[in-house]
Amino acid sequence: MAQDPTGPGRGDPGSLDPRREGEVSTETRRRVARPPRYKVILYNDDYTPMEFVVAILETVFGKGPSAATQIMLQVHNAGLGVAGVYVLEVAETKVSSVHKLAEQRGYPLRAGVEKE
Ligand code: TYC
Repeated sequence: MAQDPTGPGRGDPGSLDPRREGEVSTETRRRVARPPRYKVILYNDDYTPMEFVVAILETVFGKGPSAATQIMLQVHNAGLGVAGVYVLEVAETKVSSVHKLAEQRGYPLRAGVEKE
């Protein structure tokens, strides 16, 4: 069986032209620029039960029980903590979900968004 003398990945002649080095990656970066990310911050308070915060971290932020407990304790001990990092629209929706669920139960739990 004859080997392909050009080898794999060399079908595009432009990719071998040293004068065009960088053009492909530059164009790719322009097309798929990473949108800015936003942290969802949870704030401590004296009234929201720890179990409720853990449940919020599991259901709204998709954390497992261990990570959810760690983040809750970080907030409890340090005053605030990062529940997750998302594009802005998703981060804002999660903040709204936190406030709605907390208000339904009469808890003062607060969350906010901060640019990464
Ligand atoms: N400090 C609360 C308590 O002792 C627990 C708590 C943790 C509240 C995290 C809010 O974001 C929070 N019950």
